[in-house]
Amino acid sequence: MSKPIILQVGPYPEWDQVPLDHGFDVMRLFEAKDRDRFLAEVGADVRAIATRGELGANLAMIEACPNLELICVYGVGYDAVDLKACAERGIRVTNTPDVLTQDVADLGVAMMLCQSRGMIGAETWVRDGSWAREGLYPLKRRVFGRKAGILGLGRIGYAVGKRLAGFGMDIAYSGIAAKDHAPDWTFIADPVALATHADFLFVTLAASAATRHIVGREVLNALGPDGMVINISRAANIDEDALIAALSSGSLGAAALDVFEGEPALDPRFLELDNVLLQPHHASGTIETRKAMGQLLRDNLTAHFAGRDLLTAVN
Ligand code: 8YV
Repeated sequence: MSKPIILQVGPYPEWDQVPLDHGFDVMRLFEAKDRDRFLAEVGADVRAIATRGELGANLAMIEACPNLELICVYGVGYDAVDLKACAERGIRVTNTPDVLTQDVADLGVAMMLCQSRGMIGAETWVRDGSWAREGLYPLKRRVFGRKAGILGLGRIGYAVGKRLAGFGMDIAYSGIAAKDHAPDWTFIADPVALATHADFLFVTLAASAATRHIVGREVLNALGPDGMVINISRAANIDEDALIAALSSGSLGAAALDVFEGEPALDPRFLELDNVLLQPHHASGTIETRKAMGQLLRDNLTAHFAGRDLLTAVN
């Protein structure tokens, strides 16, 4: 029996590629020299798209595949998938929630600690001989016992909060409504009020048109010269122009970012700033989690083509 034809938007690690190639007839879009031409050639045969969180599946891709049944995202965020087009065509979408929650939360908290204690600069201080030459490393700000705000208390935001509780932090969060499972944390609905309360603002919101630039000038000003914003969600949740302006003027103390508009290319002004920690969108990037994400993506594909219920459907 012939294998279902799927379109693969971006590369996966070999441990995912091998079983994917075994179970399906895989068309690699990312290897095509001329993507439009490739899509025009193979599109009609494609029954599923396997993509990644940040790559998604846009309207042109979906339109090029008239027999598309399913889009599987290797990632929890599906903001880069054209859900409207999927709804109109009855195309199902899956993602990989839960399996990545703990690692994403770990990286967010690690970024806060690293940036607050100036660990990157401290490493340079040792390596370039400044320690021996100049003595003590400049003092940094503590984390323990300070105030955290979590913008979006979903699965990842909650996992961040659990970790921060271990640092004796005063935790507040915002979202659509107060959550019963966070009774010790303060619900502050308004993002500006949350930022006013917080020393460290974690952005853990699922991105959508409604959350675009939710962290803008007002929120950043409210966070203030001693404040830090940590983004482990999507770049679009922050107004990057406002962020760069606030970091440059010092009206915001610091930022720690795992995501960028137009990544992997990023606004070159970020590279000029010494109060921002830059990470290459790798919050879910552990061997354990990526293996689990790949498995879940394939399990959804397999379930679909076997006529079973999808494991983690988003629509
Ligand atoms: C990426 C992500 O999918 O979970 C998400 O939404 O953006 C990430 O996990 C990952 O970098 C693989 O491309």
